[in-house]
Amino acid sequence: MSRRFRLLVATIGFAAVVWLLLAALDRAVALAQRFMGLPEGLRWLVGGLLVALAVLGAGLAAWWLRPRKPRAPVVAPDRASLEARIAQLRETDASVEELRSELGELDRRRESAHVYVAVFGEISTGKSTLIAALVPGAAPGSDVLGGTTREIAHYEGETPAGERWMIADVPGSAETGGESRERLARHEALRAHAVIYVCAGDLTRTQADELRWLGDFGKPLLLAVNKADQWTLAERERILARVRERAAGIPDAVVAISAGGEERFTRRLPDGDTEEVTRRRAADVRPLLDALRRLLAPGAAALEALRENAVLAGLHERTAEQESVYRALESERIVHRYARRAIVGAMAAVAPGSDLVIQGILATGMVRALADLHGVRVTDVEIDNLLRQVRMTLRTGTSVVLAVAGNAMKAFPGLGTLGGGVLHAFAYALIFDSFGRGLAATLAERHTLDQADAGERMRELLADAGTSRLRRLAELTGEALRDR
Ligand SMILES: Nc1nc2c(ncn2[C@@H]2O[C@H](COP(=O)(O)OP(=O)(O)OP(=O)(O)O)[C@@H](O)[C@H]2O)c(=O)[nH]1
Ligand SMILES: [Mg+2]
Repeated sequence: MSRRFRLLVATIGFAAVVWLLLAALDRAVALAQRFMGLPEGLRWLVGGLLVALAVLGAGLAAWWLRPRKPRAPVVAPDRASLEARIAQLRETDASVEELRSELGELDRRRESAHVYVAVFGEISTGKSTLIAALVPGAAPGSDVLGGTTREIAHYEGETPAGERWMIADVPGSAETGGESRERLARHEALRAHAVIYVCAGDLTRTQADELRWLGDFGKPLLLAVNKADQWTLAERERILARVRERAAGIPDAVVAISAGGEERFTRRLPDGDTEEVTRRRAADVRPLLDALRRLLAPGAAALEALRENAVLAGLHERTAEQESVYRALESERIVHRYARRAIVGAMAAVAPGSDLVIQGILATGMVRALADLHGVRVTDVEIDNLLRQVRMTLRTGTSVVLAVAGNAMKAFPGLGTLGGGVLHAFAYALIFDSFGRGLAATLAERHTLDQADAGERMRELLADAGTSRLRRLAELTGEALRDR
């Protein structure tokens, strides 16, 4: 664009702005004159309205621009209650041992008084390379192939302020089929006093979610945008601005770095031959070191409370998962035990209707056992109501139950050899199994005795005549009757 043309455009632009300003001024003066010309009462009314509008507008603007509060960190349950819950889980289970050793590790790290930092992020973002740049002498394996780091490794070094620190290299997340390694990495991130989240370029949606998950624990968090050597200065600023916007309010600082690493390429020699060359890229992690110095300044002891909260919150989640696995298994055992008793009870019924009494007592026992297991308090009245509803369902559904039982007799002819009354016994196995499973599912999901929901689930299970289920119940019936 020639200079003269630019001058012309600038002059036209300036003239347009001046003209607009003058027009606006003219309009304002005209409005003010009309306002002054209004009768006194009307003038007060319009004036008042204008003031009210101005106040409302200012209020709205202040609300919109108010500083946003950061999200409150996740609050973990206290340690004693967690310990009690872990103790209630099955002693022998390996994953329960893992929960217990997590508590041991929590104490061990506190006593060591070292600062722990975890380097966390997706595969191939350059975490291991960064550790090599942060800890002189550390040489964790790094490679262009994603999923290079398979286990957690600690490297001992000195913080930028000269204190001892342990820095953890962890497997990268988002590796296809690497869910268990990702879990390991997340656990380690929770165990650290501070976390460096590494990405390499714009923050993807999954990375932003992962960062948010970490941020919710409220401990020192840095976002390092690695591989900055690949961009021009302008690109770097643009990427940093976008990442800062996406991550706003989550990390304590966002920095661009180059962890370095090695690059391999093939060089053609003058004689026409080729050779493989490995070259080290220059590392530049100064902005990260500065941010780390600021973040770790309070020291290990001062950062311990946040670390402990994160570990306990993570443990709470893992314990809850184990509890639901344990409850599901234990529920199955309870239902199995009561179904077996119901089979025997059905065969032992001598007087007409006496089976209803026996089965009523068994059903009450099963409801109590399942409710106890799920920590749900139930009253006698609630149990009575529930059993009344079950009996109503059975009164209208007897034909369904008997039809399913009849089919089972045909499908598993061995049952017929066990003598008269087997049809009846099998029907009770089916009823107890359906009732118990339906109830257990309601208790597990809703944490209360929801009669309608339990009834609905029971009806569905009664009509579910899947072969594997019938085979299992037929085997149970056969077993119970032979052992009688
Ligand atoms: N250009 C450039 N490449 C880098 C940089 N840092 C790391 N790399 C390269 O990125 C690739 C992955 O590096 P790693 O350190 O193995 O990445 P990682 O995050 O530990 O990967 P996983 O262990 O698979 O999770 C390697 O080829 C490194 O050389 C950097 O600052 N710039
Ligand atoms: Mg690695």
